[in-house]
Amino acid sequence: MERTLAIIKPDAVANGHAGAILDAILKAGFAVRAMKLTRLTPAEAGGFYAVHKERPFYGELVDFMSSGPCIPLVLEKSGAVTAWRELIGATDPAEAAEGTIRARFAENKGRNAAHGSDSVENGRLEANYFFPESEIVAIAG
Ligand code: 3AN
Repeated sequence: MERTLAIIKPDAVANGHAGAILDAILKAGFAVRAMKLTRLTPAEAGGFYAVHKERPFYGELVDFMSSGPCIPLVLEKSGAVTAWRELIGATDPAEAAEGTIRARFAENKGRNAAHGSDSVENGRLEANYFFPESEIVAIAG
């Protein structure tokens, strides 16, 4: 089954939106295979976003992602990567379609409520950045 990594980001946790986002995840038919509340160290946040190291917003992104608790989740369903990116909406909430998580809950392009892996390969790699296979729970069979 296809896997993606979601993160309910520190802004959404701090603003009390984690429950509503989890509700949207479940209503959309994703299986939650792993989930935890964690506060990333700057090194963990920097490692996760290493691909953006040369971007001008990298420092801001690392500071934000380590500024408070966040909730990484491993989600599965058929076509999970695309389905989750559609549900969260465009990076900039001003451009996100109505009803998407970023349209509903994001503050701006940086503090944008949720993360979603951008490819099937990254979905597996990012899931394992936060959860060893032993913590990804088998829910059927
Ligand atoms: P997405 O998360 O929609 O795939 P990316 O991969 O372009 O977007 O960017 C990764 C993360 O970097 C975004 N989720 C957002 O938090 C942050 N980011 C992107 N662009 C900006 C920006 N112009 N200013 C601040 N943060 C940004």
